Amino acid sequence: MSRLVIVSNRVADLRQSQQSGGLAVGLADALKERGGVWFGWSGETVDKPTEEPVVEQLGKVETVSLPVTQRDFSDYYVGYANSVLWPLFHYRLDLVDYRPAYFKGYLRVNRLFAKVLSRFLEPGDVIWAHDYHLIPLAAQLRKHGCRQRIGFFLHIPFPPPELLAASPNHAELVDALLQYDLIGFQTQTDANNFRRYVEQHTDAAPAPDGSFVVDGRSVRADRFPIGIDVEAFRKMAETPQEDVRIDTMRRHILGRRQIIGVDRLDYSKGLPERMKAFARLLALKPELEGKVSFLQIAPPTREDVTAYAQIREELEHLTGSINGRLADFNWTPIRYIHRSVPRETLAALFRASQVGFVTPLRDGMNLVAKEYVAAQDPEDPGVLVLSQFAGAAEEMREALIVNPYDTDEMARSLAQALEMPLAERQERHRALLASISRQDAQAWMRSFLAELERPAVAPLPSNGGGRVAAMR
Ligand code: GDG
Repeated sequence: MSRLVIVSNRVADLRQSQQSGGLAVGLADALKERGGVWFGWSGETVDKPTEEPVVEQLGKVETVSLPVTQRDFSDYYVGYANSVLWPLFHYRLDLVDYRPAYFKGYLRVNRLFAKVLSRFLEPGDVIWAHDYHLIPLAAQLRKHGCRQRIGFFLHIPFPPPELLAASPNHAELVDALLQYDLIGFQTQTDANNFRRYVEQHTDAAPAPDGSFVVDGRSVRADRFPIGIDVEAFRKMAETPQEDVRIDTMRRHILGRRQIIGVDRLDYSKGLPERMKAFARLLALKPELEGKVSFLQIAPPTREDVTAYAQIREELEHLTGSINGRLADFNWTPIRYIHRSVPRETLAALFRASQVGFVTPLRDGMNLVAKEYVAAQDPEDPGVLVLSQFAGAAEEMREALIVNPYDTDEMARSLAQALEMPLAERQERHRALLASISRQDAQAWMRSFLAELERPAVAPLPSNGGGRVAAMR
């Protein structure tokens, strides 16, 4: 079995991978089994650029991490990755803050990563790069003579070509993607968007097996929906800590139900829309006042980006005004926590909540939806209310699927979830659990790696390459 080389923006702490959840655990297991390297940014910034990474050996696995300069951090991470690609790929052209220096910084860091990483590669390695920070990595590695198979997985959505084409660097981005051997997406919608872009804007030739021919190479693009470690999460949820047990008991005595939301505080997660829908529920069903509360956990992220400061203010304002209007001395309608909560506590809170409210405006997959289902007691499960714009909605059809822009529909679905008979809750939960168990973290990883390692078809005629054609 060939060595595996994982590249991601941040290197997971392999000693703590159980803490960080499905993705890190799954990838860390694969690395430990096959041996290999995990390469990425160390999370630190330095004054002077360096090509000397910190290397740590843990059994058969080497973690290799590199600091970047403050300027690189601003241009590559805060700038191009999170102020251009993140909003663009989440269909938010209005939030894109495009500056030429950002793209230069993005290329600079990918060039640096490729140069340093190439020193650690062995001929038979299989390389797997993760997410939007690293789109140009394969092209840069090829410049260092890297002939190994290189795969890429995009954790966030891939926008329709009409939207992508509004970005000044769309051609370079897709050209760079076509340097990978395999490009993985979360959903069929994303894979189709990519396919449409390639067909409309490049001269890469579609092959009969669904791949593209680029410079005589075969480039495959497909859907590989990411999953979670269902068993591990279920176990965590079954043994609540004392504080969660006491909170649950208190609500039980008062006959109070709980709706839960858990998201990084990101504008793509639809948090203000969710708060408004909860307020609408209470207006529609005043008898629920004092009988149901909404717990939203929203830890801070990317606070260096202006759009994140704005969404935080909006949310604090909304929570304050809804609570101010409706709260009673012994009941707070919305409990909003702007801090990170331990994973075990999250799992127990999911199990203790009658509704999982997961309503992003756009999301690659959304693991919270899967974690909520995994945490439920199958005898008395809660109901998942899920946005049609979460990648997870492609698989999780038995959730109550809602349009997050439609406040009334969301409020009605919350009411339906709270009133749903036990037999229907059990039936929906059984189907959802079967689906997330089939497509769990291991299945995701295995299917991607099997496809990446599948031998390429016989040498292909060159069609002049995948360079973006004049029709662009
Ligand atoms: C990207 C894509 C895709 C959240 N708050 C706390 C906490 N979390 C954990 C959740 C979950 C994870 O973070 C969030 O994963 P999501 O999938 O919901 O969203 P993103 O962070 O945006 O992830 C997404 C994912 O990549 C994987 O491909 O699904 O679409 O955007 O595991 O439980 N964990 C702890 N405390 C918190 O307060 N411990």
